[in-house]
Order: sequence, then C-alpha cells, then structure tokens
Amino acid sequence: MKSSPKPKKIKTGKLAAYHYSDQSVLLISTNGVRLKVNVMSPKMFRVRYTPERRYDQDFSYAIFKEDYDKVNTSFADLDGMVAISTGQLECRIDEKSLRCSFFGENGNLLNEDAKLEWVENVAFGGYDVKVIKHKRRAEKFYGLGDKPTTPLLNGKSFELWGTDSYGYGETTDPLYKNIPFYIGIHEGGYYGIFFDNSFRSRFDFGKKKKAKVSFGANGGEINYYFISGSSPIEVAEQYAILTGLPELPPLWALGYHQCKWSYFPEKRVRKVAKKFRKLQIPCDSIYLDIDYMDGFRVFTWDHSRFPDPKQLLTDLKENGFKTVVMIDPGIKIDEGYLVCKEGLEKDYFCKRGDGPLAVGPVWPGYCYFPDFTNPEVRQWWSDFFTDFLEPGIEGVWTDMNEPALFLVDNFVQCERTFPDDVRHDYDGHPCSHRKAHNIYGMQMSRATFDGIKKAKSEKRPFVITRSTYSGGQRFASVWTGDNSASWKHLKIANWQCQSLSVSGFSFCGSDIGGFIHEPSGELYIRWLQLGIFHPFCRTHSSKDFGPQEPWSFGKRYTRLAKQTIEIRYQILAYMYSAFQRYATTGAPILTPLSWNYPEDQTAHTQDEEFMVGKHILVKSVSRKKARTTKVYLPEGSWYSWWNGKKYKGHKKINFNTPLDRFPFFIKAGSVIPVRPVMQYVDEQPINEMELRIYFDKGHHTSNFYEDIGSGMAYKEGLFSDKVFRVTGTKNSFNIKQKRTGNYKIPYSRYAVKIYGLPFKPNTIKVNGAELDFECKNGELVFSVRQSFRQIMVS
Ligand code: MIG
Repeated sequence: MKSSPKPKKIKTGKLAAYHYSDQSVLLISTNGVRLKVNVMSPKMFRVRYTPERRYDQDFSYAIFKEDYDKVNTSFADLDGMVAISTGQLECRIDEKSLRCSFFGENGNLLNEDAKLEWVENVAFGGYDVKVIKHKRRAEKFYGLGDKPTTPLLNGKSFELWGTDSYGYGETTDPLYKNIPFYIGIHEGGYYGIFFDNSFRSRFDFGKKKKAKVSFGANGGEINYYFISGSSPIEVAEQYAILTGLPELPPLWALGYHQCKWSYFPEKRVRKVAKKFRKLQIPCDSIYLDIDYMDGFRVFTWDHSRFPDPKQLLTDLKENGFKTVVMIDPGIKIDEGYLVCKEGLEKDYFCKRGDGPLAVGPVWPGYCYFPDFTNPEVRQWWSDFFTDFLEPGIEGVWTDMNEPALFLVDNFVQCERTFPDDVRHDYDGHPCSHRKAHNIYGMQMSRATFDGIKKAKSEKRPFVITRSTYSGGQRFASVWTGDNSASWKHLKIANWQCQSLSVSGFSFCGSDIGGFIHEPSGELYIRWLQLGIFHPFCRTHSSKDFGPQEPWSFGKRYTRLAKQTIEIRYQILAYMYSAFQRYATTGAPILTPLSWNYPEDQTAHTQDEEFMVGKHILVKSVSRKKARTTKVYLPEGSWYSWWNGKKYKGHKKINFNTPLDRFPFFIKAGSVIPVRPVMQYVDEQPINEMELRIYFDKGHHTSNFYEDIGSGMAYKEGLFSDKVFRVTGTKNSFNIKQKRTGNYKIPYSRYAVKIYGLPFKPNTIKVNGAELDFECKNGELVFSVRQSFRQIMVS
C-alpha cells in the first residue's frame, strides 16, 4: 500500500524574480512564494506573503486609513539582498530566503525574521501560517489588548479567539477581545506589528524559545503592518490612525457609571438613582442589564417591570442620569417576535455550512444570530434604533458578542460559540466562522454605533462592547468582562487597561469591585481609586452576589467612595483633554510607566504604575491593609496630588497610603485644570475653573481642551484648545496661554494655585499688570481672567 503524504509544509525559497514599482516591491521565490512589501507611510510598511501564486482578495475590517500620502521611496538591488527604504524605515529582503529585516533611520536594526512557515490545513484548505522573529537583546513586548497579565508580555504566549471567559484569572487565555497588535521596545528602537488576520491566532514572546518571537494563525495570509516610531507612543499613534480613531464621546460618558445585573423593576432603578443624589455621590449614568427586556428579546421592554420606560428615562434624565441598556446578538426563536420574523423573512441570520440556520441557546432559550458581517444586515439592525432609543436611551451595551453560547447537553464539540462551519458574508467575501469569529463582536458594535448615529445624528453615540477586533475602537468603548472581587483581580484590571490602551482601546475600564463574589469595603475603595483613572469608570457586579453600590459597605466606606468619585469629577477636564488628544492623534490615554521612560529599565518592572495622559502618574494600592506603598518615580520631579509636596524622581519612595490616599502624582512643569465637583457633568454651569500649576525649571507645555461636552458642533470649530507654555528659572516663573477654537467658555476666571516655586515671589504680573496674591503654606494663590495671555511671577 502506498503511504499517504504528510501535510504539505512550505518555506520560503530563493529569490527568482522581483518587480519594483510605485512604492512597492513584489518578490517571487523559486518555489513560488510571493512577498509584497508596500510602503504605506515613511514609518509604516505592509508585508504580505502567499505561498501560492495568488493572494486572497484584499479586504480588512480593521484598516481605516488607506489614503496615505505618496512617499519618496528608494529601491536597491544589493549584494545578496534587495532593499526598499523611505529614509526613515528600510526593509531588507534576503535573496536566499525572502526573509525581511527592518532598520530605523540610523541604520539601527529594529526587527528581523528568523523563519516563515506554511503548513497545509488538510481539514479546511489553506495553511496554518507562522512568522518567527529573532528577539533582540533585552527586548520588551507590550500590547495584544485585554490579556489578564502584566503589560510586559515577555516569556508568555497567547491566543486570540474571542471567548466568554466568566471567572477568568491571570492565566486564562484566550479572552473576549481579539487585538493582534504588539509593540517591541529595545535599545535599537521601537516598533509595532499589526498582524491583520482574523483567524484564530497565536503569539509567542519567547516562551517556546527564549530568543524567538512568533505569530501565526489557523488560516489566511501572512499579512502584517510594520510600524516604527521615535517613541512607543508614536508607534501606538500610527497604529491607531491606521485602524481608525474614535470620535469624542459625550462628556457624561467620562463620568461615573453605576451598573448591576440587574436593576429592575423600575422602582429599584429610581431608588438607586435617588440615593446617589441624597448622598451627594456624583453619578452620570445608570444601566439596565438583560432583565429589562421582555423574555430577553432584544429591542423590547418587559412592561410588567417597566410599565412606562419613557417616563422613567425622562425622570432619570431630569435628575442627570443617562440610561444605558444592554443588547445581545441572540434573537429568540419566536415567530411572533418582530426581529425574529423579519430576520427570517429577509434571510439575515447565520447559517450552517449545509444550509440550516445556525441556532444556539443563550438567555432567551434557542436563538438565531444576525450575520453582522453582511452590510445589509447591519443596515437592518441599525434601523431598529430609531424606535428603540425613543424613550430616552442614551447608550447601548453590546454583550455576549464573541459570540457566546450556552452548552447544549455539554455537547463537547461546541466551544460555547458557533461551530466552525457557520457561514458569513464577510462584506462580500463569503467565509466560514473560522475567519469571521474574531470580528463578529466588532461588527455588532459597528451596526449598533451606526444605528445610534442614524437615530440621533446630532448626538455623540455611546456604545460599550465586550468583544471586538482591531479597529473596533471607532465604534465602542470596552470593559474587561466577568472578573472577580479579589486583590489579584484589582491588579489584573490595572494590567488589562494598560494593555488595552496601548493597543488602540483607550476607552476601557473594568467592573469596579469585581463582577463575581463580593469585595470587602477596603477592596472596593482601592478598586475605585484605580477605576477613576480609567476612561470608562463603572461599578458593576453579578446578580449572584450582594449589592455593590458606593454605599454598600457601611458609613466609613461610603464617605471614602464619595471622596474618590469626587476626584474623578475634579480631573474630568483633564481626562477629557487626554481623550481629545487620543481622538485626534491616537496617543493612548493610559500608558505603562515604561512607555514614557522606555530606556529606564526599572520603569519596565513597575507593572502597577501607569500614566494618565502626559502629566499624571498613578500607582494602584493592591495589597490588603497596605498603609504604606513603595512607588518608583522616574526621572524629573513629581508633586503629590494630595498636598503639593515635591519629590525628586529616579528613585523609589515610600508613600503613606491610609485608605483615603494612594500614590497620585503630577509631573513637574504641568498645568492641570481642576473642575468643580458636580453630581453629574452638566449639573451646573462652571463658574470658575481651578488651574493647578506645578513649577519646574525649563520649558513645558500642557493642553486643555474643552467644548460643550455633547453634540457635534465641536467639529465646526466650537471648541477651545488651550496650550500652556511654562518656563521656570531659579527666580522667575512664566506662564503663557494660547487658545484656538470658537467655543464660548462659560466661566470667566481661573482660580490659580502654583506649587513648588523655588523662590519667594515679589510680584505677579498678568498681561503686564500687577496683581494681588496670597501665599498659603508654600502655594501661591490668586485669581485671573481665564483669557489671560501671560502670567509672570518673579
Ligand atoms: O451570561 O447580562 O459580562 O456584564 O451582567 C452573562 C448579564 C451575561 C455577561 C456580562 C455581564 C452581564 C451579564 N452577561
């Protein structure tokens, strides 16, 4: 008998021919492998291999920006290699192997292939694809989205295959989100790799082999973007621009949110809302989890629990609460239910490979699932929002969109998601679930975002999603799913949000206090003290456990919770400015400390310290009864938020952390706007903005962005963007303010506080005229018109 052959394995061969034209080079090897290197921008190349004679149709849900300017590109056929270069980034391709290496503008080696590999996929056709890279000396890796481990990914391996991970832990993998982007940091420079492949994929950062890094997938192409940058942040910015920037959210979405599975009936919702106002704990938003629906039918209300949604939502709104409600992708099989009926008539539900509709049990029982990868289906879905939002729904929460299924009699073949053979349109590139799984949640949040836009074009949509793919930041904010109330999980939440943020998803947060189990009062407060720095700041917990509101832990903790949430409202203007920067440049709002000091090796080991925007450093207190906490402050000087005390950096300090304190520092040279505390963002017009200015020698700049906090008028110039430029010397301090935009600022004055002057001030001149001032325990205090041009202190 003839023995059957092994699955075909392909490696790259020798260069046989190449063709260079128009910023791109196509190379063909003697064994038929093709490589296309395409210059996108001076610091970004696209790399695409195929072992066959043909490439797949070129289609991606992630890529947003395609119209990059023409780039001056040079090409050279050198000894043993060909090179394509923009002057700032160069790709050299080895003629013996078609392997790539990338060099920065000083000829520094950034990244180098070790091997490329295709293994025939006998079951489904196509190949399992893999790229193996050499790890550079002391190279550090970051990224990959919501991984529940330290932001530094070295020595670990991961999978991307969106999974409902109830009760996950530090070693659980994969999780909910699918973000195939990572960043490498080493002495030779900084780069990012975006592996734009939606099949189940794997990344290894030196786990399997210490000196190697690899990424690959169970199908599709080796198709990645190589991005270099003069800083890790610049790499992340270019990635965010490539995959698309989000719009500004409504300001209230940066306020505090209160959630529970589940607030019902109506009476309970009203009671929770009332209590916030009674205790004067700021809150902008309240959530309705699945139980508001009629038998878990999406786009319906259970009228026994909520007899008059419109009245309820109107009353809540009058009291400053914006209502966010959950929707799920599973459509209850019930022909009397409009969504089911229409979906069937129009043939919009996913089907199995052989033709039957794909079904699976979720909350409503057996369900069908819209094929959100079909543009017509997204259109249909989005049309539901006009009626659905009508009672006054302000935000939409898309859950279970990995997609998640319950088990049928523990049928083992089912992974609690669709089987592989389910078919998808994939925007006119029909495929199986193997390819569409990782983008399903993203497309659901997209259709939802589009629906809100359509229904309320004058508003800024707010969507929050559990599953998504690269580029999904254009449509939705994210939370980290079903975590637990433990000290370990407080750390995990911190790590996940740092990683999400550097992976394009700055608008992220965790279930504060933990979803599963009950936190102690102390854990809840420590978690809040972290959560107020996450762009998405929400307490949420499961129905299986006790109440989790800021007042659920006794008087002492209620006071602490109030005080903590009030800080969020004080730094809201700062957070909003950081968000605006993210939405215009792609700069992550949260960054691991090391990202700001990539050459500082100590910074890379401080995984619980992070920066919020450019000026705030925070360390979360994640140890029970920790009354003092060690903090590493990097180079420069740092001021304590609490008392303005100045610390010299480049060393570890011990910081006292009684329950009402945690390490929260402002970088010397910063100007921080501090908003008056309100019970919700637009409770009252702002009368006066506080400006805290922290002395440092030399020049520094800070940005302060404002607008009305809702609507789209900011796009027509109704915003105010102020740049503060401060200059400090040993006997003078000069603050200049420049503003652009036409937004009419509601307040006329700043209450200024200057910290850390190294000299005793004699005079203050504002726009040249002398001004009275006070010196209160070392702080300089005075009031100026918000439109000042220059303050001179000497
Ligand atoms: O199977 O809607 O992650 O936030 O409260 C659980 C109920 C479904 C999972 C979400 C969680 C939400 C819960 N949902």
